[in-house]
Amino acid sequence: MDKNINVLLQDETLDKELQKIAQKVSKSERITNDEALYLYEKASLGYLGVLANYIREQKHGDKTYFNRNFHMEPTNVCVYTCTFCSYSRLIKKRSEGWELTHDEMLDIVKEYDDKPVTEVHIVGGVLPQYDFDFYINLFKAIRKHRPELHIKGLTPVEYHYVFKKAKISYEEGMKTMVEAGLDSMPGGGAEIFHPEIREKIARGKCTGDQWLEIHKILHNLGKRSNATMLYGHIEDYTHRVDHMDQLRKLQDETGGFQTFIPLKFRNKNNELSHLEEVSSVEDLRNYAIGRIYLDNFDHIKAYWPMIGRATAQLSLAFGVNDIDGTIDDTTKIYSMAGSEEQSPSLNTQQLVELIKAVNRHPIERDTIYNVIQDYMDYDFNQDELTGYLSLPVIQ
Ligand code: V47
Ligand code: SF4
Repeated sequence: MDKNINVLLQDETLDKELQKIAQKVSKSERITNDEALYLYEKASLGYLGVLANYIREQKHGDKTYFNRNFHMEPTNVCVYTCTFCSYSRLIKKRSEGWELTHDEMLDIVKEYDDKPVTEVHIVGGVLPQYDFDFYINLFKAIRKHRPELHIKGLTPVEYHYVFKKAKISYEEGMKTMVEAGLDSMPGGGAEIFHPEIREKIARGKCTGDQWLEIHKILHNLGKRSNATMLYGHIEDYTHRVDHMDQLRKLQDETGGFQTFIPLKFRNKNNELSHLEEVSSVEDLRNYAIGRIYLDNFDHIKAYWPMIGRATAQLSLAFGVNDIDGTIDDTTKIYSMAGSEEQSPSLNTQQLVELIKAVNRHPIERDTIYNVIQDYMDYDFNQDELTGYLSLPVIQ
């Protein structure tokens, strides 16, 4: 057994409740909601790090995953008015926003034709012209153009809106999206499920139950998805535990979630700018508690464009085993909200070095965690990547 957890287990000065939780973790037993709340309220960063790192290493050793992807954001104009959102130019400021057409979006995909990316992540604002047919045609066109590019597309926020407008059920809608080319769903739009908070920060968009229902339907169609939690604004610890409880329950039912991604609230240029951001210590505590509580999730992801490279590196000792992708400066959601990374882009070598610098083992994965390349002993001077450059491009 890991010597750090052994030291904790033998520490007689440790609070009894924390001792009990450490015992449970050492035996791979699930912790309760009350215990998770206790961790949020009472546990030190050092204690949480030992437990979360123990679980991380049991599950993955030193392996740390990343992927090569780009983001496409059809629009930053939105019919909704989420108070934490710095990105949306809303309907009344429409002239400051962008609204891409089908052809413009396909042109973005074509810009990556000779690049070794394996995934396109599509997410953005909600507008009436981006309807059911728009997305179906977009997915089909991407699939036709580059059949092997994984489409990780949209969230229950968009799906709920377009299905309602098209007057079709979630089941029929998701089935049609999958037939058109949707491979998986990103974790966005989850925010905080609890209605007391959701009503205040994300009024009008899909409810927590609807978010979970759409993920469940996708899982039942044999596809995978991610889950996020937006923390560090007006929620309290009970809301975070409630959020993770609902994710853990659905995961027990379907097993369809791959990754949990805590998203730290950033406070620039939005209606919640008066709130102070939580500290990096709180970020690390939150990753660790996510890792300890969500025993049925394989992966915990730190999204480096959001928290910055240094905290992402630290998070690898607090339960995190994935740091997302190269993203190539293709998302504006976080830079507009004041994240450390104003032009987030890392090439593969930089991502690999970031991971190796904290003694972890870099592995490139595809979206569903198939290993593409082990970079532990990789020589970047050799003639590389030819395998990727030949990804089939049809048009
Ligand atoms: O749902 C918006 C968040 C999310 C702010 O699945 C903000 O691999 C902090 O979900 N401060 C969308 N967060 C992005 C997302 C995501 C990102 C990377 C990877 C994956 C994945 C999913 O961004 C929104 C919202 O929770 N967000 N504004 C803000 N001011
Ligand atoms: Fe629209 Fe998403 Fe921003 Fe909410 S978070 S206003 S749904 S773009």
